[in-house]
Amino acid sequence: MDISNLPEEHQNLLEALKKAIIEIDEQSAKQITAAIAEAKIDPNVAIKYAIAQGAAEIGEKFDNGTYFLPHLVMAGDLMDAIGRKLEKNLPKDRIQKKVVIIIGAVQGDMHSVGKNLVATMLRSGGFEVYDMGVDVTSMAFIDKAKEINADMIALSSLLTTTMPYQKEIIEDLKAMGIRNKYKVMVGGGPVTEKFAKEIGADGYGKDAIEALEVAKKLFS
Ligand code: B12
Repeated sequence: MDISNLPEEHQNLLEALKKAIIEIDEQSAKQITAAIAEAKIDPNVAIKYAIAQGAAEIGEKFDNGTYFLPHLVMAGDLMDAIGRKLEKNLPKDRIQKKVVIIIGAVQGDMHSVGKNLVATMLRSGGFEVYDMGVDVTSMAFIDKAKEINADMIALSSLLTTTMPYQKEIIEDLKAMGIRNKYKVMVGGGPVTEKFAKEIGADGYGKDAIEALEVAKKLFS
């Protein structure tokens, strides 16, 4: 994400938010987020620049032993809180017909921040989103999809070890003869377009912005 074309004052705010997130400095992060809203900086830019890039650096710090699990937990909560504040200012870009999407992190996966951002972005696009939370089994997704007559199931995996559960859900839908009833969109850190194709998903998004674009295309 390149922000060099933005006014310097906006660049400084975005830089400061990223730094506060990386340092898990809740007070500063919240103050800067308020200033970002005040300055009317595009929330998508703030999410992509400060949260997504901040998370990548937090992951590196975890990898190189500077940060430990409690840091990840605190960073996760902070990114969630900041994401929610930024999302309030997303433009409402409504689609016409009612489309219901179920979203969740697959079985064994406790990562919620990215999934929450995707859910909010989809809501901002006018989709009706039912968030099942984290660590959701294949059957729980399918039962809920039937119960609320969903149009799409959106699956998030942040761990390589939980990616196979995305495939499992598609296989279970096939085995039950209901694969055609639901679109399936997949995403999350280690998930790629190639993997999505291999497991037979209908859509893949590398981030929350792409998730909305793909969902719109699937239902246009
Ligand atoms: C915060 C965090 C945690 C927190 C999560 C808190 C929370 N409330 O979510 C906690 C502490 C719980 C955690 C735990 C673990 N974590 Co962790 N975690 C992270 C961290 C630092 C940030 C994740 C994040 O929030 N990113 C920010 C969001 C905005 O990005 P995102 O999640 O990728 O989502 C975007 C896209 O992927 C996409 N997307 C996401 N979902 C979906 C879904 C759809 C349908 C679509 C279209 C798109 C999409 O759009 C999102 C928004 O743009 C990452 C490092 C990283 N760089 O990502 C490690 C990371 C994901 N964790 C990792 C690991 C190893 C673990 C643990 C196993 C650690 C341990 N030893 O116990 C546990 C596993 C717990 C479990 N069973 O799930 C590894 C995974 C390695 C791998 N590839 O398998 C990472 C990459 C860190 C690392 N470098 O090692 N973690």
